[in-house]
Amino acid sequence: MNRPKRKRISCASLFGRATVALVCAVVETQAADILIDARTVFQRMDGFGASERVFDDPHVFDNFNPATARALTVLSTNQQDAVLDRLYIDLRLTRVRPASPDTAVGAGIEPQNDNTDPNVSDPTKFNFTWKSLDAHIEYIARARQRGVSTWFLSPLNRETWMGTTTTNDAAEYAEWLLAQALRCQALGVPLPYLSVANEPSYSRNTLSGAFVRDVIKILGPKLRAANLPTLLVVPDDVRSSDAAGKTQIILADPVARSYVGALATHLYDESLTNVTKMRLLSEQYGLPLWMTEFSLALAGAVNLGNGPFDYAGLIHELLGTYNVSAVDYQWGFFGQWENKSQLVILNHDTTGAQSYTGYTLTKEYYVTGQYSKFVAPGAYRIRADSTNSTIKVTAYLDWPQLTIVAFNSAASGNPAVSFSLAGLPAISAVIPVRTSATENWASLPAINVTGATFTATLPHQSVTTFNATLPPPLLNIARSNETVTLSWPVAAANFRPEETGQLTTSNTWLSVTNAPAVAGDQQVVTLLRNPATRFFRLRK
Ligand SMILES: [Ca+2]
Repeated sequence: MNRPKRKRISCASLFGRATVALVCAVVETQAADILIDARTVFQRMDGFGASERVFDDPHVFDNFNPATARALTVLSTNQQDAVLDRLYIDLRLTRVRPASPDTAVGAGIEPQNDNTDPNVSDPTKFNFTWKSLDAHIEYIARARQRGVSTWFLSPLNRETWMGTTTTNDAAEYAEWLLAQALRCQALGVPLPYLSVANEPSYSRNTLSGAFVRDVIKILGPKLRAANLPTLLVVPDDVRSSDAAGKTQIILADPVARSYVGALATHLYDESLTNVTKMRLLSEQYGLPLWMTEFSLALAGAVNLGNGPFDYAGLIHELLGTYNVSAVDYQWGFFGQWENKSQLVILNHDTTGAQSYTGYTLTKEYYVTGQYSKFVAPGAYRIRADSTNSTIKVTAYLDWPQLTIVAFNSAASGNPAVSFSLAGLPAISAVIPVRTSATENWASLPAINVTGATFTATLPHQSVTTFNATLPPPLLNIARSNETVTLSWPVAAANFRPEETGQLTTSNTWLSVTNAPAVAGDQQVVTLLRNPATRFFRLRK
């Protein structure tokens, strides 16, 4: 696969009065060969999202109206809807992570303990108004109307009266989380997930791994008794090196582990390579790993630069190296004062009434969209190898949808890059969409695929997403005297075989529940033959 790099010689002559100089520079065009191989399947994707504060939270605009006790800058419902449409329809974010409850000291959702028994809740002592919870529930409902499928609370602060050491403390914390989960259920957005705490290694809300484990063991059965399937997210910590220690303690307990649905970390203040610690735990326990809070503002701290395209490099590393299955930006929207922490900037006059003046879509918004618009929850990442480390490629398959994302991180050069496809049926073309310094989600002409290869020019500092629709995967059926063997591509990871004895009615198909073995690029199930006629099909 190695091909010599092509070099272009740029020369310029400088003529001076007394000297003649010839200056030459060698410019690497940085060609690369990319192999996309669907026979190797990695993590199942859980989507892209962002943390959220409600529109009228004073923190969003860093201003305050004493008359309303909310932000001085106000968006109308139509103006809010326009921002929601950008995030959840155009950008296709599928995840919301509210910053809730936002408890001022002594004024939380359970400002005093409701009673001395954590197994008996007095609802009259809880207060969920506005940004403590109810405004977030309303936000989730509006996002859900636009396609959001995953939302989870990640409490910023416990109540000031709460302890964090005894069994009774854990029971009170579990009661407090349960009250929030029940409120979400009652208002129509039951939680698919719930983070026990935002950043339990941060001084604002320090909790030990053992305490989080004990909370889960009390909370889990109470959620199920309330008919809630909510899975817990742990530890949602500041950084992977802290998160890994807590995760080990929590998951070592099989009862606690049975209620955990995802591992999560943020990326603050240490090298990205530490995410390896969380990846190994994710693999050990078969749980997805999510990156639940970070932004370009701090990307330099993980040894990336600060240009908008470094966020493409970060997403690439998280998905391609650390098998992360969900990426949440710090904020979907925020006021202009929070530089580089938001995908959508809400602008306002900085003088007088500080009126809202509209939104700005950042380059990070478009960079994120090169992934989030095309890689849906349920897609599987497949192998993508590059012979050039500056050309960073990942690929995803949600059969029939094939998506390849290529980031040219080089500072110069516009190389022609060759892509080879393996383990996939023949396709005739890929359709590119590109974001570069001068383009945002630019639709480019289709590129023909010949003999499972195609070539594309990747400008420096650009992200190109190539999309193709595959033909349906084939189910092979082989019969011997004793057995029937079904086989279908490993790459069709989201398909399963079904069987029926008759084709005359449409609703008699049953899943073939035998676990498939893998042989080469095929998944294989062998069934005993029986005398009756049977029909088989593959279904997503
Ligand atoms: Ca209580």
